[in-house]
Amino acid sequence: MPTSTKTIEKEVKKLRAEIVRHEELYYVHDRPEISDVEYDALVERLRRLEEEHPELQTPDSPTLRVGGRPAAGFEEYVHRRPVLSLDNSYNIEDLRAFDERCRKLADGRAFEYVAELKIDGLSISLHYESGVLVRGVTRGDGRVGEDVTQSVRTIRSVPLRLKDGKEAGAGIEVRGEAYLSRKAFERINAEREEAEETRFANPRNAAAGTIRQLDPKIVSRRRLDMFAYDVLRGERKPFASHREALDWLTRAGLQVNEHRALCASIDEVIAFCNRMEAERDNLEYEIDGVVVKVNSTALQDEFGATTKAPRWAIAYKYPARQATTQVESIVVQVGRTGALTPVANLAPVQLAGTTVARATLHNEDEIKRLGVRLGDWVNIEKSGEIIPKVLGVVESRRTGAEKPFKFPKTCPVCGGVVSRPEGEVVSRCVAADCTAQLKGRLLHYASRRAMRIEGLGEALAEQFVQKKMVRDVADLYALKTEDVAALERMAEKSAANLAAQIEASKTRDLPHLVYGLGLRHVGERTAAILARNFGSLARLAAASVEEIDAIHEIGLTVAQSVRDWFDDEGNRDLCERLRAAGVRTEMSGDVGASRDGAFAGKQFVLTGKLETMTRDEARALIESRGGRVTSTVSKKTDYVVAGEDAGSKLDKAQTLGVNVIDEAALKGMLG
Ligand code: 1X8
Repeated sequence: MPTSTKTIEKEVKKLRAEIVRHEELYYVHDRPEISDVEYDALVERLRRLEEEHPELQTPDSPTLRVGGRPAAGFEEYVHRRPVLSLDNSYNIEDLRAFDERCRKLADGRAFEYVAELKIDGLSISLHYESGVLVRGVTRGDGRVGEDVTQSVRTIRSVPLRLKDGKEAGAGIEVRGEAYLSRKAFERINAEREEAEETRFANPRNAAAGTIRQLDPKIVSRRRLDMFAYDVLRGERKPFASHREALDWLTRAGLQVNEHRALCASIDEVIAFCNRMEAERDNLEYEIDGVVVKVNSTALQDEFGATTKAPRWAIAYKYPARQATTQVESIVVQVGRTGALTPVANLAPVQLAGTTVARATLHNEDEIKRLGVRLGDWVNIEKSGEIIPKVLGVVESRRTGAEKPFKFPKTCPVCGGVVSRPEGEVVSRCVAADCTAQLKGRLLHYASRRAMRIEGLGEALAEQFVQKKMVRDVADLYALKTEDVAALERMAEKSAANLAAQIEASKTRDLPHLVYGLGLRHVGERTAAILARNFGSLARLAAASVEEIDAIHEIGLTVAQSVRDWFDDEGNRDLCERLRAAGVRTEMSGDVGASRDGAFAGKQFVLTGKLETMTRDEARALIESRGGRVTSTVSKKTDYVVAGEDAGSKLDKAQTLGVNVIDEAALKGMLG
């Protein structure tokens, strides 16, 4: 027996490491090695083993993760007219060659080009019937895409009904690019970091990952956007020119990018390309070039397309924003959770209009993967991230003087023990009294989205910690103004200001406090949900894992993490001292308002064909009563509504013992 248990344990560990590796490949490096289906199979296998051997379950198992990779759960849709890709050009000569070809095909007839920005997102098609949005489809391989209607409906720049009734008749298809603004991208990644999930590598990845999210609530929160750039009626273009098509799209209520030019010659196109390249970093979204199209629809039809791309359009790609520089040193920073992050200090270099002197190396494995040594010349690239990344080492420039970097075995700040659980990429300092962690916790507590203590910055936090004036966040409320005034670079006035700020922080509402305490896996949104549901810190502290897990959108990982945090005596004592200092630990306002409605808190899954209503109508009715409709059956599902020909979801409901009701029962409940 022990041998077989050992073997299984080994497999479980191997699976976890594999899954984490594939998540990193997918999210960070944008080069998945396996398909979504294969990935799902790995997770499923692990889930089965954990179910059969509960003693092998760990709180950090990837099976408990909320996000994971987007599930393979979308239906395929065959495009009425294939979505072609574009031929690429990388320099002015290529553009001129394209112009030559077009002029030859036009055979002496005059024509114009339209130049537009090439948005770095993912192409989608919107289908409108009688002016109403009925479907959203990804490009997929150009022939077959995925039906992502639910996600597309959450995009605020996608009208659910077209404005222009005349043209809106039958079968309108709008094509465009779904994207995330830099701001939305940064926010999503900050949230993922809070929740200790892998960051998306760039906005395009994040947009693609978002649109393939099965939960429209998550999609909605992420603020996808869309620029429309083409319209078809049936399989044909309804306007005589591309410019008219763009004008109509605007009138119909779609978002069309403002930067475009009608050009009489390729020189005008080139001028547009150059002008926009200089503007590139000032845009609120990422672009990777310019799309040039022949304006006349008649000429477009005449020029036609190869099997891959139209002959009347081309993408002019901007050069990658890369540079080469030298690694001067590698420092390891310690964050508030104890996570060790290596950062390369670089010889300053100009890159896309800014001076770059640092690049993150993410973690120990990334340093190994890159093989980077101190003194190495490296290629760096500025992509979606504000912080550039190291692409690789220029081995040909090695002199032999480069020194391998040894990842610290102990905390570089406090000397404490560093641990890196098997299968994880992050190493953490686990010392309880690490000053770097304490400083990070203070700064987090004081940050704008938490308790908003203005004036408590890096330098001050450092002094509080070094001088042992503050040992945890509750100590902030016991600081004496004269002690603060005596610190370096502090005047009496600024000390008084800080005191006022600290005092003011006592009245911040509970969500800010819960967030500010910095529990693992509890980001800003989760903190707000917990605060609203429990109404006070004391009630949250007393809640069982089951009670926390029972809340919508809160998973077992978070529930367990919250419970663990409050089980710590030091943390309970901290809460008590905060309360005694006069910090508000009760929710103000309307606790539980979100629980109203007859179906409040109930999760439904619809499957099969309903008789008297469409699934969308059923969904709307359920949601109007405060219920929630999801697409996958889990143990959190309250009811599965089964119509005709219900398939695997019904089987799964039966396996899990979830209530199954029919349409009549649903209508009864709806009243
Ligand atoms: C892709 C894109 C196009 C446009 C903008 N951004 C893109 N990523 C545009 O036409 N303005 S067209 C296109 C395609 O045809 N594959």
